[in-house]
Amino acid sequence: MSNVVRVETSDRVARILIDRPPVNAMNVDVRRGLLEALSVLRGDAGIDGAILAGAGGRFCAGSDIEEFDAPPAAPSSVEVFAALENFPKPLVAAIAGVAFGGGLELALACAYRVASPDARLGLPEVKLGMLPGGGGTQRLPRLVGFDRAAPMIFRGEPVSAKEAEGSGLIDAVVEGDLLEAAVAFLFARRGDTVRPAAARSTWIDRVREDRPAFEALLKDWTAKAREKKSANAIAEAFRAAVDLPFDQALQRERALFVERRDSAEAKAQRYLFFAERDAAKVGLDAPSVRPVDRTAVVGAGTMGVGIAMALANAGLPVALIDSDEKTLDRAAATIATNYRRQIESGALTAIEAARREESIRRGTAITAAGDCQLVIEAVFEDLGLKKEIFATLDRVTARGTILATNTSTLDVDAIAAATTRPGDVLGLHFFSPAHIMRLVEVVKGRATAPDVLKTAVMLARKMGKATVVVGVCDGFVGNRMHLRRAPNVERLLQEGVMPATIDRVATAFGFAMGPCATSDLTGLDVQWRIRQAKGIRYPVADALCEMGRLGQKAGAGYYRYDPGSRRPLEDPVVHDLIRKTAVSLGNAPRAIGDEEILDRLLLPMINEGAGLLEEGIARCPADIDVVWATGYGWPTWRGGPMYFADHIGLITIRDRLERYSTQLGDETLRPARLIKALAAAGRGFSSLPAARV
Ligand code: 3H9
Repeated sequence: MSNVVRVETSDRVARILIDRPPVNAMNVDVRRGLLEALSVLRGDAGIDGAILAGAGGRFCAGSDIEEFDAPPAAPSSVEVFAALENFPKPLVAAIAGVAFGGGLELALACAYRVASPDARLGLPEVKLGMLPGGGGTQRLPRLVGFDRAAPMIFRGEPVSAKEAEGSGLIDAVVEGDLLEAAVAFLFARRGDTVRPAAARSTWIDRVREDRPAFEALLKDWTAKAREKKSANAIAEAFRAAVDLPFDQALQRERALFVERRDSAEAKAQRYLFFAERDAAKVGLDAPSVRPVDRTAVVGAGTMGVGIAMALANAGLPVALIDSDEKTLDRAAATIATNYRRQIESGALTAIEAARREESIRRGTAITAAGDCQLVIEAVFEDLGLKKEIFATLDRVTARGTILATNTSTLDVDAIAAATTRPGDVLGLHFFSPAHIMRLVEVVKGRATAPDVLKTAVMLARKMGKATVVVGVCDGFVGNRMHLRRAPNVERLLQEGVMPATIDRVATAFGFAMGPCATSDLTGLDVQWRIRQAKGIRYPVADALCEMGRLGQKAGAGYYRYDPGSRRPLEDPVVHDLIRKTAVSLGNAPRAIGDEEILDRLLLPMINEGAGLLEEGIARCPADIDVVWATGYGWPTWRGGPMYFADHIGLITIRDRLERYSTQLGDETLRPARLIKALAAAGRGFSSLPAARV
């Protein structure tokens, strides 16, 4: 008898229950338990059918990812899917919570699927650098057609039970007790002829009638994918569905899956999966938490609006406070537009959108924060202004209210010192747009109380965020590393490398956008103002700003833009400026290869990351990688900058940094002490133990 698969029989129906907390992930014990249960029940004359369900309100989160790095253990999941599909009596998957990956594939192999209204169904393997390996690419399109299956498999986005109802994926969404409803469903279908997914060919017949159209769709999906190898494998699996008999197509899918599972890209994404979950546990060891049922956001600009929406989305009422009525009106309009878009895209019902919108009340007086248990300040980056606001919050809020600043660079300890209770203060650094971007750097101040940290981490998790606890310094983890890239981009431009070349190298590496296109998007004036204040001169970037080329909003920056378009177009004016600057600086023309460009974009950041570890600002290299993967568009299949550095090898990183430092006369490129020490010892970043932040 399995300890993770239970069978209970009553009313001539067997209930097969996967019970492996927390998410019923399918490991070897589950596979064995399922096979045993199915083989016993096959010959059981005392049942008319069976229900497959998960304990604890979750069906199954898929294969146990931890097993992927170990040698395969029998029985394989393929045997389980076959046993489900060939079960001689009606078999109903009763889905609550999540049915993801191999979990959904279990359900697809059953004759029927019923689900609770809150259930989510998905094939997220692509987000782990893979494709479904248990029939997902074969059964799903047979059940729902290519147009519905493609986004689920190529993008890995789940659908809700409601969206899936009636599409062939979910036969019925049922309210109330799921198991009882599943049994009732089974009784109603007694005697019906079951048509397993494998036997359905409507989609395939249609493809065969117009193969070029199908190929065009596959080309479109693979072109859109950032990580091409998984996308190409998915396209191959779809082709197999059309070209091969079902059993052979399953084998082809499995072979593609195994190849992807063992790939460097998939290993990197598994590493990030667990790194993100480790990072989310930091701070949770405090013995208590503070209650948070009412929140406030001070400052109704872009960041404030995003944070208010993120809080409202997590079910919390928010007071959005700004002394300027007009800013508040603009904020209200933005919030309304954002929610309307979500209704239009089907992401939210009109009722839910209205509920969230109404939960954000606006006010001009900071006293509106008086009855809140958590206040997030999101005014612009001015230490004096922030200190003033914190001094006021100190007066108007009750003791114990958590006071958080959304500063991206300023000294959280200095802000905390403006209050009489620095223990209640911490940083919550959201990324724009805050209701969409997943990362929150939780900045622990010198005095931040353990229960304040714990409450903030738990709240951010409730908001669906990836949390990384970091220490106080200029720019924390993400921005401090990011700021190392800008001077190096400028330096490349000064040496005559064109923006499009730099951006091409960055996007070929996997960034969604290159640094020059990104600057055009965010506006060149922000960094210009910061440089001016610090007395720093960037000949190329400054000249662009002086010409009024402030980026997309001005129709020109590193690139030019046609009216109403965001497509960057190379501009001879910029080329001319760059060439002249290179000459005036005495930079002899030389061909700078892609490898050097990439090195000079990435190595300074890795070097800074090492500095963050030396100083204890970042707890461990994996935390830095989570910051970059979830907040800065680092290609997840490359695992994050520190993981990438280990992959290259720290001896190589050290030597290249030395070389560039000498070549460019730039002392900031000298390898960090930590890199030198690890390289000398033949170790990598991953060998470091996690420190306390
Ligand atoms: C697959 O199925 C391939 C097949 O096609 C092949 C053929 C069969 N394995 O995220 P949480 C752990 S590939 C192992 O904090 P939430 C997680 O590490 C798989 N462990 O909770 C954490 O552990 P700990 C396709 C897993 O409520 C704990 O569960 N499936 C797995 O915010 C709680 O997780 C996926 O990609 C797993 N599959 O979110 C689904 N899943 O407590 C990946 C979770 O020690 N999982 N854990 O830190 C998820 O998306 C989310 O975890 C889920 C729950 C939505 C399920």
